[in-house]
Amino acid sequence: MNKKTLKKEITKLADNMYHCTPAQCDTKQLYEILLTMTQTFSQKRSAPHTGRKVYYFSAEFLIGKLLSNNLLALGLFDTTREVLAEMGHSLAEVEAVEPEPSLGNGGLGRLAACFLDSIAALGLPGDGVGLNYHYGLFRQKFENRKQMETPNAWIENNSWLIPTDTQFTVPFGGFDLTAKMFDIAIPGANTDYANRLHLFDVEHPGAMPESGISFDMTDIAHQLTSFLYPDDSTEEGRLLRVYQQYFMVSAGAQLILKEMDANGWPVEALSKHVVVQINDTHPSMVIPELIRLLVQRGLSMDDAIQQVRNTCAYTNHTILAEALEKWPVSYIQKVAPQLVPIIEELDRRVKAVWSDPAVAILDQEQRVHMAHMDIHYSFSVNGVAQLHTDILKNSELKAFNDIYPEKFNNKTNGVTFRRWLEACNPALTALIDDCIGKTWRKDPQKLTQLLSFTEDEKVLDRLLEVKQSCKNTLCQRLQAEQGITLDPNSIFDIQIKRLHEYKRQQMNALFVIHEYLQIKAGNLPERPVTVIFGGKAAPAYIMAKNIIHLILCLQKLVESDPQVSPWLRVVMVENYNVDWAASLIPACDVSEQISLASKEASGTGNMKFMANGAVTLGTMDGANVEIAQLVGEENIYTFGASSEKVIDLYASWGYHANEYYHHENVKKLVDFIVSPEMIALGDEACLRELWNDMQNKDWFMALLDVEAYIEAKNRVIHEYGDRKTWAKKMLVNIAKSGYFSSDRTIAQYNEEIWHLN
Ligand code: 26V
Repeated sequence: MNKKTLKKEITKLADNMYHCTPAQCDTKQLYEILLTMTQTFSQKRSAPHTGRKVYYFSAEFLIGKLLSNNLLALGLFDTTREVLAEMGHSLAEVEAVEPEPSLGNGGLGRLAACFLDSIAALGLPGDGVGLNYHYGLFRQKFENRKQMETPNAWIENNSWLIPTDTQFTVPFGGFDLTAKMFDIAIPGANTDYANRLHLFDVEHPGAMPESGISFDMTDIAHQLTSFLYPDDSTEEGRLLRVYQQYFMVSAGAQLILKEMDANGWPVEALSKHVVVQINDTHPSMVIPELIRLLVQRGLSMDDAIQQVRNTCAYTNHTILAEALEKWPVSYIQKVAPQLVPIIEELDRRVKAVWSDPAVAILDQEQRVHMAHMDIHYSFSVNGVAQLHTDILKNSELKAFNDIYPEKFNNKTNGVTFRRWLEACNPALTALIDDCIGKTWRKDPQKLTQLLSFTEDEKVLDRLLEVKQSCKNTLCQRLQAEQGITLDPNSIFDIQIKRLHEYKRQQMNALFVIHEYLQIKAGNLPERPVTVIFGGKAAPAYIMAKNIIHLILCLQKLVESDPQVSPWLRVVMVENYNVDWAASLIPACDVSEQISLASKEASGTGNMKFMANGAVTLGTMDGANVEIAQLVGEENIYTFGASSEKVIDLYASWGYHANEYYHHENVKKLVDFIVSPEMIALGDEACLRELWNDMQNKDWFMALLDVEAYIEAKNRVIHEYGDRKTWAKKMLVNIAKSGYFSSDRTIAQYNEEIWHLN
């Protein structure tokens, strides 16, 4: 669509909706106009047709704001920006009023969103199936340097949700609930198609909690879709999660059969027409539910199991034991009693062939191992980065790999470059276009053509200018929205991800303490550094909340000290979300990817940073390993114990934090956590708890790697000073990032698992 037609369209909508001209509209009105326009165009599009379709089942879809994304997919992004500018507005200011749904936690949910974007862009038939959480995960607030949680009420009268007439009855133990289906259109970039994200909801959702995020967890009929991941520290909370999971998969399974019927396909041919991708174990009950529905439709148990096994594929996203779901049979008996005999039958069939308790579905404590059910009754099991898949095959799931070697496969994660480069970094996009043309947008692997510019001074200078302008923009936003003033000429070192001990934000905090003590001792660093954090902690995860408290205390300590603050700053961005990610990632110099090797299945932030010209400082974990292989050792900073070493240490109980704590250089950093300076700023009990844990337990071995980390980070700070060499590193990272496009990942899912066309 050209500028003139677009202008006409916007003017017509402004008149219809608000009886005014676009110039007279406020930003909220303009947002609603663009939303309406985008929705209309998306809804005119049809779904790709074929005889086979993927349903991506996931408890999380961290879709973020959709306006820019959808404009891009519809090919209207650049024109809209220009037209708005001519009307005296900017797309950024319009997008600022769009509420961001928080329908996910972190990587797993954002991956699901990138995948939907890529499935549509590749013109493949594939819909998402999830839940319509009214208050999302939660909104994070800082009070007294601690995280507080409030509901994130994102659904407005005019939203991206499209109500549908489709609804299903979900039979729970003792009562039924109606699942109403809402859709979000997913237009495919460079196609004429649109797929859908189906979000199921209860008929009568509960009111928003008056304060905080607590609510009556026994009021299933109203509260089922209130929050993602209700607090599972109580039995009620855990049961609510099972209610949510069954509600999602039962409605999703019924939708699949309804669509089979509508196409005139017999359910006996389910696996010919349908593939169900199970995103981690939250949707695993789709397996017994589909079997139940097929048996209800007249299939024998054997045939139903055979069909479902050939339909379902499972993705594993973590090896953390506490994240591998095991639900007591008694919970399933209460929530969905009709599934229990089916699960027992599935377990009996396994036990009849394999006596090894390590591969049983039901254990001796009568718990259902969801991942085990997935592996036995799916045709594909995949990890999300090469190292992760190798660890699954050779250690975590070795017993299963011995039985089903043909099922295991790797699909290294990817991210959509439309959102994570084109939309979030127009300046870098323009520079790339100037160098190599625009074809990389359809095939990001063409970014390797940038390698011919590594000696081009003009390009390198422009690259540094683009980075500087993104840093300036971030500074303006932090100033405007969070009242934080930063030095845009300092090094921006960024760690943004969920708070978890294995991701080791605490190790980064120890670096901050190290720098602080050096500066206080008169040893000034080579140049100023700003260490930026962002991330939410699960409300019941005390240690993660203590780490946030530590970071916020350090932020205050450093900013109030005039001797230190010109050299070192710490910032924890409040309510880190997809929108903040889109501002932070383009502005990053150093991408912190410092998980304990073997624990981060892949990471996807690492890929986004790389595509935006940040240099990775990381351990050899997850997809960092593949990044290192691609860019070569001179373009990444790696440090720390290898995954083999870490796996050995766990197996032999060979790690004793206390030994490392007593290293002279380590002890003073850890002890600073409970220094008088810190206690004056913080909650002594929280800081002491963290201090204690770090020296006596440190389950994720921060002290094992902290000295190597500080050494590596100081090398980064030093080498950053050679601007030309640094700019080359940036360019190589961008050039090699194309492999991590989710279009590549989805093409592989299609070729090797889904076979959609
Ligand atoms: C879930 C939970 C839930 C209960 C409390 C503790 C806990 C800890 C970790 C998890 C992780 C769930 C799975 C997950 O989000 N995995 C992430 O998936 C990303 C996409 O594949 C991947 O890039 C990340 O490395 C991986 O952590």
